[in-house]
Amino acid sequence: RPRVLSGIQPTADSFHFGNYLGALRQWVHLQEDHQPFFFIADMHAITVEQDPKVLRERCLRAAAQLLAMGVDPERSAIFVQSQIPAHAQLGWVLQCLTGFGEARRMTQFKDKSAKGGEGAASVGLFTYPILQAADILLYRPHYVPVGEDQRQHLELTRDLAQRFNHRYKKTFRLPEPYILKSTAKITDLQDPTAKMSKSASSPGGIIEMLDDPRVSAKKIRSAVTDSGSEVRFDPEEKPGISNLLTIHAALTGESVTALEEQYAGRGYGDFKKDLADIVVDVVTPFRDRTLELLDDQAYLTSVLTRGHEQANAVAEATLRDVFARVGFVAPA
Ligand code: AQP
Repeated sequence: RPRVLSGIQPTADSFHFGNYLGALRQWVHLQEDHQPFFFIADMHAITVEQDPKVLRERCLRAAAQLLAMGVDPERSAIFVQSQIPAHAQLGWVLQCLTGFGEARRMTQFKDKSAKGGEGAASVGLFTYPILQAADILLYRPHYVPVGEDQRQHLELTRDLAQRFNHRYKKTFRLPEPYILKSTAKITDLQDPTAKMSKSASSPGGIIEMLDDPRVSAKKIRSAVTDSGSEVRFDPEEKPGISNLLTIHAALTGESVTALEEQYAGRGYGDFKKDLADIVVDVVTPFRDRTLELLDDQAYLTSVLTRGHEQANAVAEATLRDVFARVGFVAPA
């Protein structure tokens, strides 16, 4: 079975609809016929300052949410990045293969460092795509299910894999991004040209999976829509309603065209009201299940321990090959 690998940062109390529709739902589907490795990216989280107690709690919340979503520990290795030293170790080797200019071209760093100025950003934030390349390449996956915002990092990953293979010996598989076009970029409900984001969205712009469902319903009903009143998919002219159509179609499995027909002549209000009800039906059981799982920390820890054992064995084996090829002396 082809391998898949992906990760998510524990940088908020709750995942949001962008994470869910852009990436996590694909994680669940891919389990059917792939061999998955899914990790909680706590090392990436500390590229910006985190409160240690909160970070620890959010890691467990992330694990609970993945399970509540349907990631199945019987079929997927679910693990915490920092528990596997090989990530940082391969990360270093890959840093030494990356050009400074190449790292500089990463647009996410430019965006994320724009606010405080480059001088205030950590070196970790700058080199994070290279650690991410290591996260991926260690497991030699065929596919990496992510949202559109990660495409550039995946390209860097492939370039580094190719460079290593060429300079030393074929070691890494070149992974393919697995990006579902329809939900690759879920946008902010209040600013529908920007991506929905944990750090950049205003509270009204982001649907958090663990919010009170009534709050999420209200956010959908008060989402910014565009001039006119026609429910029509047109991301250029009507980014607000197009984003809501995308969310509706993804949650119900209906096509955008069928939805446009269904709402012809009915206006935004009716559409948003129906979508709010659909969102409540999706988030309510998810939230209940997550809260239940959070009451059983021993179970969550046991899932992560098993995931760690499975992932560590694979990561260690790859790292041994890498170190040997680079010319590092192995311990006797
Ligand atoms: N708006 C989005 N639409 C589609 N996919 C998205 N993803 C994130 N936002 C959207 C995908 O979710 C996965 C996990 O994201 P992450 O936590 O690793 O990264 P992120 O990009 O840092 O998420 P945020 O919300 O945008 O956080 P901040 O604000 O901290 O940058 C990834 O596969 C990502 O593509």
